[in-house]
Amino acid sequence: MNLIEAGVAAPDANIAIIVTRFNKFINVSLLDGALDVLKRIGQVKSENITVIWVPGAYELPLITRALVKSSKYDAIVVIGTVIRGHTMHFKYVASEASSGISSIAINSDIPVAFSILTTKNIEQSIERAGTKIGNKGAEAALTALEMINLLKMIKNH
Ligand code: INI
Repeated sequence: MNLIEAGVAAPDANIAIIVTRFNKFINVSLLDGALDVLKRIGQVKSENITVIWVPGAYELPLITRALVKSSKYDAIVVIGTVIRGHTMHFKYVASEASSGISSIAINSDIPVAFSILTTKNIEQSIERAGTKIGNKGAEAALTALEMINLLKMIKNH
């Protein structure tokens, strides 16, 4: 039996994190969780982590695609928060962001880890940004690390 199962240390990896300014007060906690995992668990060097701020979740697919095309990174972590409002606007933003990013992700040779919260209210977002229900930014960073190593193992198998 051949078993392919990757670890999460990637000391030579170059990683980009895209993060939105919309709902920044939540996103800084997601970013903090992602950076903590990359540095402390992944052993990724600080100089090999690039953080890119964008206006809102709607802008994430375009920048994700630009970073994939640049061929400079081994993985991309995408961070944002869409909170339900009183109009339908949030729904379009959330669905365009997630479908745009997933279509880039499947056509990409590098992992694109998804940490866009889509919640009913601010409380649910706070719960997922380092409190009751963990930190979705940290989880996405961990996934990115594992996926980098998994792709490498598959290539060398
Ligand atoms: N952007 C977000 O990141 N989260 C939201 O909850 C949100 N809502 O609900 O409006 C949001 N809107 C802005 C959008 O992402 C674009 O930046 C804007 O439409 C300009 O293209």
